Amino acid sequence: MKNTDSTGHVKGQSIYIDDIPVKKGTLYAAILGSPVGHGKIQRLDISRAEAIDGVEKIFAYKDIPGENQIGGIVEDEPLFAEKELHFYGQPIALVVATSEPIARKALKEIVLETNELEAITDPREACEKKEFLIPPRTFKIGNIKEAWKSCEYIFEGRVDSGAQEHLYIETQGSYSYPMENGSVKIHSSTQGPTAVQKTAAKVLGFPMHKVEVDVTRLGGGFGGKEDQASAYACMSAVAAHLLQKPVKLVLHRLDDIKMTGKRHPYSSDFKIGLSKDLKILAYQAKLYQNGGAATDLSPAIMERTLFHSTNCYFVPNTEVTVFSTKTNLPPNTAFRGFGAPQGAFVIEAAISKAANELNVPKNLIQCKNFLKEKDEFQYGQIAENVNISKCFDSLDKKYQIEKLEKEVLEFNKNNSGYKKGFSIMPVCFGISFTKTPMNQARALVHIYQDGSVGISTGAIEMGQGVNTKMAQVAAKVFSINISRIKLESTNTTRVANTSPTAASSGADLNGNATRIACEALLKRLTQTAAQMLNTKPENISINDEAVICNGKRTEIKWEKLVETAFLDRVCLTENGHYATPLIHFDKAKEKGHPFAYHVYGVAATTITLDCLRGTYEVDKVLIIHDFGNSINPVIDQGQIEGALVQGIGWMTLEEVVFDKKGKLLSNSLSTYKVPDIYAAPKVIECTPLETEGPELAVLKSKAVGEPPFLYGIGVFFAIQNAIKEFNKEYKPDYDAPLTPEKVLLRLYDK
Ligand code: MTE
Ligand code: LUZ
Ligand code: MOS
Repeated sequence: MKNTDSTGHVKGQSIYIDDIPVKKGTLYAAILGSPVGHGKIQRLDISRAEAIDGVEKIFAYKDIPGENQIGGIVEDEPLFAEKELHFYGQPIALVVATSEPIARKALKEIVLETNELEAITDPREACEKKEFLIPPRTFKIGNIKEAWKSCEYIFEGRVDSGAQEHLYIETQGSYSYPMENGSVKIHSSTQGPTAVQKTAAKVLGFPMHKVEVDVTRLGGGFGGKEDQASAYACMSAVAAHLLQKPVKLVLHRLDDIKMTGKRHPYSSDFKIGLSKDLKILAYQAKLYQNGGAATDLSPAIMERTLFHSTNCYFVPNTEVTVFSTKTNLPPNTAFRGFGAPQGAFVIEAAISKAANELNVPKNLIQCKNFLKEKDEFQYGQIAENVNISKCFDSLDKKYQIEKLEKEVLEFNKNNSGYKKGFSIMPVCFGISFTKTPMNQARALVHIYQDGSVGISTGAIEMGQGVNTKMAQVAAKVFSINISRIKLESTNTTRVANTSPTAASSGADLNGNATRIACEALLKRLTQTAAQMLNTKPENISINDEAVICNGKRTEIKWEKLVETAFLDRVCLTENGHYATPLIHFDKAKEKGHPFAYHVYGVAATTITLDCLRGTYEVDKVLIIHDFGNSINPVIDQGQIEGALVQGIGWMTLEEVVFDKKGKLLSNSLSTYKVPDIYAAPKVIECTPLETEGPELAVLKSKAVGEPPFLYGIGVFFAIQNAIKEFNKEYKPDYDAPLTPEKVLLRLYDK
């Protein structure tokens, strides 16, 4: 079944923030951002700008009726800067005018004088200066000190990975208007409507019930709207409330790129120890996370880095520490994978280094150390239904890894100007929000008297197809045609206290809530049918829109059943609540059982490198992926392809560059390169691993949104292997993204 949104998207009929028909008297807003990466406001004079014809008002921190504070985990982020400026682009004031061009014109008339202070952009420098957002955390297992003694081989190295711009097609934006009795309604392009509601209530000085947030869909989020949509929602909400007029704020692409946080860059040091037979006995790493100017989601991202620091390997002695550093960059935030790719890249680099130094194939070390059933993760969870070796073996069976390697070898023997490279990238990704209380969701299901169904959940549709999956769950429980089911917008008055749609858990959490609501309704309908047929409910089921009694199809159709139930005054509305069972985590001990289950998979990547130019093409990425029992193979395949290519972008092309003062240099699409159709692999083949799927996944269909992002890491090592083929002197280093420029330098480095 295809995504129910496809037709609307293709025809341009899908509604985003900027497509909502505006109300009469709507005003338009634009943001004044900091012109320095670090400094102080000396003078802010808005008088000339405010005098411009069409400018309604200019707001700054003093105008905020409630608290000037939007920090979610730590209260360290003002909505508008007060005196100090901590990053280039940091919002200072909001111009509200009768048109957007007027608002933008007025921005230029604001007099802003600042004095500039020294900025920090590098996490290692921040660490030396003790600039931390939160204290460091360490996950460990075994005894690392003792373990080194029994290692035959020990290797050390440094690994760097860069930031990444989300580049959702729809930029950050909101449209707010006053409602009766002093309330406000906000349409926001957010993954977290409750976060928007809560933050806006705080900024407005309201109880939460006076803020209604409504989201139809997003033109992409990728984590960039998990937390950071709140600021742009609060701005229009404050203006709308104070002016008692509708206010729209949709960021221009260049402002969005400049002002919003990105994937966290990490700089890391590792030490890895192996036995003679290539078992990893010890792994120690220190990771410096570049958090930016405010805490945002950095603590949660740090945590997911720690959870994924050994990827799919069992290492009996591990000690990994992450330092979350404060720098003068826009606050970095959630991005697909949420710190896991950064952590996994470090251990993959460590294994690569060991393989290079020992001159053995990397996948030999990888295979020897795959997690096995009942192995303990460094965070205490016991691994169950471990599928990593199964994925590897079925990849080998389907494609014969030796044959793939031979093709590369043959090619390299016969070509001097072009070289091919090959790599294996295995993945293990934990599913659940690492903060246990966030793993809950609700769904409100109405069966209307004509038999059609309306569903509201806490899930946000952002292109990943969650609405289609919700409809499938309901259709399956009721056994009715999917055309009867409609997904409503996500609205805080219908479904409250939601977690953001994130952690790949949107379908699991909201799908299970939907299932629970539908099952309760089905039970009531079954009772009605039993009455109609003068039998017991246990003899009744519904199949393909008809009532089945004792295994026989009756004349009673779904519509008739619903109508009868309604006339019988049966409640046809249900609110389902789901909370993931079994999970827990003790932060004092750094041990527990944080994940409902893990997703596994393996990718085999072949690339061709042009050794004259340093450019490369990804020939093929062959994947065996553990979907469980996928409820929607078309959507899930799309998620694999999208995540893979996004991962390849992060590892190869997408280079976010700031100058020493914290000013973004790669600030537009002419200087920041995202993967296009040429950068995408020529061939992507993804075969599902044959498994049953875990009980805790929705209808045993595993979460799919983030895990395949990590397959992109394989391209880094495939390129590196090709460079080695050309330049025997090249000592592999681990500095991503491996752009064509960097490749070229390494091809000719002596
Ligand atoms: N797919 C599309 N098309 N657009 C997106 O913004 N976000 C990704 C992933 N796939 C995203 C996407 C991220 S970061 C997450 S966490 C999941 O979708 C969230 O949705 P889910 O929990 O329903 O999988
Ligand atoms: N957000 C969050 C996430 O708050 N907690 C998580 O564990 C998480 N994981 C992935 C993406 N977003
Ligand atoms: Mo995804 S980074 O959890 O929004």
